[in-house]
Amino acid sequence: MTTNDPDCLFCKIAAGEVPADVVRRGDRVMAFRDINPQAPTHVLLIPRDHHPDAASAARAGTGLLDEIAREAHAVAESEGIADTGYRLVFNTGSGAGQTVFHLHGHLLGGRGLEWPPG
Ligand code: IU
Repeated sequence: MTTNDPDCLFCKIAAGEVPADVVRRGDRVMAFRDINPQAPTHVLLIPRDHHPDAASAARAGTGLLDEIAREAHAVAESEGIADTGYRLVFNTGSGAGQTVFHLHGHLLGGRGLEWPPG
């Protein structure tokens, strides 16, 4: 099964072909700082394998969403925001603001986060 899309930026980041400010690296999931941070902590969690979005990874039964949630919590702990609270967001579809079609969770924290989100 193909797990990499040669035209996908996040596949290239996962492969180390495009630089990123990596904060955590696992076998299947890695975390790096968003280039346009929306909060003091804004880290993206991506699988190394290519899945366009959270729904398709869930449908494929990959277990990646669990793993991303675990890794996000580990990053939140190392960033010192696990106790105060953080948000883990999967924009899914362009209408929800998804611009990169490689599954990624946004870990946001370090400031008050309003609800409902914009
Ligand atoms: P979105 O949910 O698909 O909108 O999130 C994509 C994120 O990827 C967005 O927050 C961008 O700032 C971020 N990003 C990045 O960190 N590095 C890049 O080279 C590019 C986008 I292009």
